[in-house]
Amino acid sequence: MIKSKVADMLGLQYPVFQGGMAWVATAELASAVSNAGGLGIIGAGSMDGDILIKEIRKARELTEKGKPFGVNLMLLNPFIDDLVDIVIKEKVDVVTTGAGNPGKYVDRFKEAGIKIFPIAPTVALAKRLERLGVDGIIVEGGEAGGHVGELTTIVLTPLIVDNVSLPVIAAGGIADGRGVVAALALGADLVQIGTRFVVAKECVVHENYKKAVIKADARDAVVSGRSTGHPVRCMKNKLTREFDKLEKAGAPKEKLEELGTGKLRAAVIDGDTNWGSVMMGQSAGLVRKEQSVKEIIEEIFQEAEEIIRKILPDKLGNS
Ligand code: TUI
Repeated sequence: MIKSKVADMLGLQYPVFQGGMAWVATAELASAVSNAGGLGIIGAGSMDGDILIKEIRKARELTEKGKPFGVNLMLLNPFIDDLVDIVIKEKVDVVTTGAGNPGKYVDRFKEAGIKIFPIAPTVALAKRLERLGVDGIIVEGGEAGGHVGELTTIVLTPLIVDNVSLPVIAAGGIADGRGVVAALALGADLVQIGTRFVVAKECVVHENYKKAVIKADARDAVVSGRSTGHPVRCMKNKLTREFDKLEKAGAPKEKLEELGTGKLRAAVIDGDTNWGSVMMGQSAGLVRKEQSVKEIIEEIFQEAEEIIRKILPDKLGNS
């Protein structure tokens, strides 16, 4: 069993958070991950308050007693203040945040006894959040799917480990036991995995989305929209080509934002893999089949333990 401070703090059997993917990470996926011994996370990125309350209550029903789950708050969500009130009122165990600085909410989460793990794409933000008293930092490298920063997991993780005293959770590019061991070597305490869970049996995304992830090569997961200030990694398709074309032609930000509106929903719910935003990380190239959440987690951590026990000791030879 791999030791982890955060896993012990939260009572997890495996040191893994499931990425809080908007539209994708519903109560079904989150509860399956929590029941399998990881931390399931409801992705509230696309939700308003009423939907989030329903999802939290559904997750509570589906998750075995005593097992924690979390909510990811995407800070660009127009209903963010309502969503913050709701996670506090509903006393969810854990909050993760993305796409911004959650500083102004940290005290309220702490007062409510909610553990908070923000995603920080830079050392500067990680240090600022440490001073505010967050419980750990999720370091998400640019290999990840969705809205991404510039730096890679392999560089950003040790940089943040060296600059904060908090537990660090590595995310971006991790889909198997090799990625887990690499993250531990970089100083991470725990990993967050998104793309591999998209193809889980319990994940409610459209079949076309799952097939697209399984078929994708790592190089199919491209970044669009750098000029908007919110670059997004998703599968190369008609939408990303049109986006690139408009961007090269110098189209105004509003026009680009208009093209992106509603496109994640189109991919996840309608299965439109041509004109939808099929968000996926580079690790899609490592994802080969649909499996249950339990199979995914057990396979990843069995592989990680085997590498630590058998392969790494061999690397030292007989010296
Ligand atoms: O948030 C994510 N991934 C996401 S959010 C999302 S929904 C969306 N769709 C289109 C445009 C924008 C959002 C899809 N995927 N990952 C975590 C993450 N957080 N990546 C980058 C950041 C981030 C960026 C800036 C975190 C903090 C931050 O702070 C800036 C500041 O104010 O210091």
